[in-house]
Amino acid sequence: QAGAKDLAAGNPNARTIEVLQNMANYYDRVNDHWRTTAYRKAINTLKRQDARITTEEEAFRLPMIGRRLAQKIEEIVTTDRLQRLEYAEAEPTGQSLQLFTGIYGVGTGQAQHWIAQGFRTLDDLKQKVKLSTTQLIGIEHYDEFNQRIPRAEVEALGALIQKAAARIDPRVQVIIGGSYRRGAESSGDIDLIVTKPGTESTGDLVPFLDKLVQRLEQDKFLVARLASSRPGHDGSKWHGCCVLPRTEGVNDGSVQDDDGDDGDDGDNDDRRPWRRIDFLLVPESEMGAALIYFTGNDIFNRSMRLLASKKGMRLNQRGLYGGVMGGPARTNRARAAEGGGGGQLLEGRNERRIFEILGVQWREPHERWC
Ligand code: DCP
Ligand code: MG
Ligand code: MN
Repeated sequence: QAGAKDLAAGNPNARTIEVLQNMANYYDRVNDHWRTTAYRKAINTLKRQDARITTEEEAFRLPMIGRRLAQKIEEIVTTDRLQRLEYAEAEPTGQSLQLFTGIYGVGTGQAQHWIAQGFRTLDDLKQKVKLSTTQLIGIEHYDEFNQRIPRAEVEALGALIQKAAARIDPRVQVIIGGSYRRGAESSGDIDLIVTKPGTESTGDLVPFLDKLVQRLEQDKFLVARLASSRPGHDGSKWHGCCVLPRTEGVNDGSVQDDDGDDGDDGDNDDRRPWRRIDFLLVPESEMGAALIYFTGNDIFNRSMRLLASKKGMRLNQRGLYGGVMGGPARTNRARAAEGGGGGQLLEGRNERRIFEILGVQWREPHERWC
């Protein structure tokens, strides 16, 4: 299955999609959720077209494309550029915002704060800001973390973790989620869902994860810890970095040492790029909801949650709940304020069953790009 990028490549509207994607990325960076979503929906519509869309009128007739977006599509086709995007990219602060939010763990708020203090480059930050260890790692490995990981390497990394996990506890299951599960040709990071039959809470899996992390650190496979949350909060997450050992082959040859000499000379293991890795601990009883959440994509998740709330239900990464107090008109903010909002669990375990209860037709992971 092709990833979003690959789908666009052979598409008659590939160039338009590329420019709109850059615009969507810009709006995402400045936290304009509404425009980001509008652009992403339009992009998805364009990806489904077999013919090249060249005029405002053609574009406007398609689903999810409004008048203003239709005008922009015609502008791209006729001028091969988009003025609004060029303005955005020309702003020095816009560029720094893009740069800073590319650092692991740095959101728009932090980035804007640094910009307001006059910082513009990664060197500015290194020299003038007291950075956390995590931020330092994010800057030190900036280019690597912003590189895509080829599917074959995600597979090799996943297999290695699955082997290590089986040695610690053969009943533990490790599933590669995220964009990989959606069939992407490359991923931004590796997302792993960890579960075990009979588990009822994330706490049941914490001792296992601690052992796994220790073991993989000894093996020099895990090279840094970035963040983790303890059970009882929002599921148990562990974020870190890993490096594929040189002894591990990747079957399409897309991962090579990049030191410019010929081949595996064993000079320095660290030349292989650091990769971002996320673990999510999931009790078996919540596996269906967690699979939906950790498969994404984020827009798909948002639309599933919205649909649930319209039907007086609530969907999160732990389950689908019914009889939610206050009904569909309540805001997420109001619900979050009272710590979850109650409601009784309708389904957590089974992914398909959650679709069924919500009344949505089942979608395979590779059909969940939006
Ligand atoms: N997720 C979400 N909302 C967010 C972030 C994440 O619903 N704001 C869910 C959906 C994602 C999954 O978590 O698919 C994993 O998050 P990633 O950031 O790793 O995103 P992907 O794996 O989808 O893409 P990438 O290839 O960039 O890692
Ligand atoms: Mg991912
Ligand atoms: Mn991730």
